[in-house]
Amino acid sequence: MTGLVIVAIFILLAVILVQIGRLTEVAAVIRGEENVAMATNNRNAVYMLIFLVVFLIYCVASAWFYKDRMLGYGPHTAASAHGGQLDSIFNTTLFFTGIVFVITHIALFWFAYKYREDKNRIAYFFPHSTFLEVIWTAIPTVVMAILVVRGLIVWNATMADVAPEEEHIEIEATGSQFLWEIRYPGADNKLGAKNFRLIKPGINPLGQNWEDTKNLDDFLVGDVFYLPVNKKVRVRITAKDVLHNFYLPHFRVKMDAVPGLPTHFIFTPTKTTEEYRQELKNYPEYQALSDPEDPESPQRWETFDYELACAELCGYGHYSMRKTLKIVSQEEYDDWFAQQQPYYMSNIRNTDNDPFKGKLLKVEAAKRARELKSEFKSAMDSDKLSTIRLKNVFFETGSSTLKDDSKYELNEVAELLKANPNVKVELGGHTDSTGDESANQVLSMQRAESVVNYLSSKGVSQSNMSSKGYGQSRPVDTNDTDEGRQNNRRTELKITAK
Ligand SMILES: [Cu+2]
Repeated sequence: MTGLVIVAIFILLAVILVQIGRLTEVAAVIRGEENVAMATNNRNAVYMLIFLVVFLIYCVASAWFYKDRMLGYGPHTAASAHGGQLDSIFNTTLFFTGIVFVITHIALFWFAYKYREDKNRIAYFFPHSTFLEVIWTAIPTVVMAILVVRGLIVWNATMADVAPEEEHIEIEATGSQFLWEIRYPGADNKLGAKNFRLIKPGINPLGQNWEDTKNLDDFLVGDVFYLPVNKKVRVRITAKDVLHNFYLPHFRVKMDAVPGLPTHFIFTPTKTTEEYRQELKNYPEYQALSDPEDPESPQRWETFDYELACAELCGYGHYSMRKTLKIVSQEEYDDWFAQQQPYYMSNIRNTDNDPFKGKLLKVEAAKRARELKSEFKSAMDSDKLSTIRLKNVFFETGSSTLKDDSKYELNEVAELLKANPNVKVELGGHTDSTGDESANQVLSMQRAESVVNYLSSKGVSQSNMSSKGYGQSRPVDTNDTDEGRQNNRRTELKITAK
């Protein structure tokens, strides 16, 4: 507001001066004086000088007044490893162009004053000066060389790709009208392959190829995503439709997202969100209320967050391409990372789009093996004799032939039983209520036997195992739904002695 008033005052002053000048002219004409034009020229020349002084004072004063808004100063320090160098390049450029700005303006207005019309002046013929030519060629050459060479050095350092064995996190940002989709590589730390032909809105938004098992643990983030402090991050940047631009202003990260032309940016965050907040706390503009209407609201520094934006005007929803980036400690990052659900597991697994539908995945088998271990341990620790349900023992339909996928869980069971030779178990077979009851009874018996045979082939003593067929007599779920029937068809491991 104060700024506006000051500008308004200057404009009004200028208008008044011009009006006074016009009145004097008109008065002169009325009085019939000669040399009116000359007087006007002289006055304009003086105005030029006055403008020069006022304008330069204004420029220098405002630069000083707003110095905290410069990159790298006040609340605008960079939060990444390369950011400081980039800021320093901007400021070096500003320094040199600032000098040129002042010199050219002084020359411009001073010449306008000095060489105003004068009837007695004779034009001065000045054909050439080698000295001047050298000066105004050499100085820009040197200055430009400094700026360009330094710029190149910083550019090359900032853009240098990570070495293959170098420890880093690679994530992927895909821009589209109008959102950023951020993909993390999951536990294997590797992003799976993509093909744009596989993109199906709502089903496979990024065109991930599910046959590439590296995709199975990749996850997409919501409005907030996390990265650990002081860890190198490589962002693959791409776009689905038009040009976008991946922009993390506080980290001085800015790179075009071009459909069909992958780009990347590497940066190392150096300040956590909390550390940056603590820095902002010292500046009055961040001590203001975050909601001026509400005196109870927190101060602005308390609600500060790093922001991801799109810096390419990509359409009417351009402004909405925002996400919040939290920079946290490695421990907090690991916690957040562990809570993320792979896109494949939540949206694709066992649907018609899943090339591994009905098959057991290695990750699932490994997870089940861990579960089984702890179930077995708590069964051993308990005073009572407990029953463990074997979740991944599958048979061919209507037969007692074990499917290949059953071996993961049964191998684990075999290991546990071999490690505890005093434990005696009963393998119980159960079916759903589809089909003939007595046939189910026989089938469940045969299935239990085939499990015992498999375990014995893995080295579990036959004398520690018995088998029993329960048929459809002990359902654990309804037989009216597919899911219920699936739960009822099961193999149970009952501990009978330990
Ligand atoms: Cu955009």
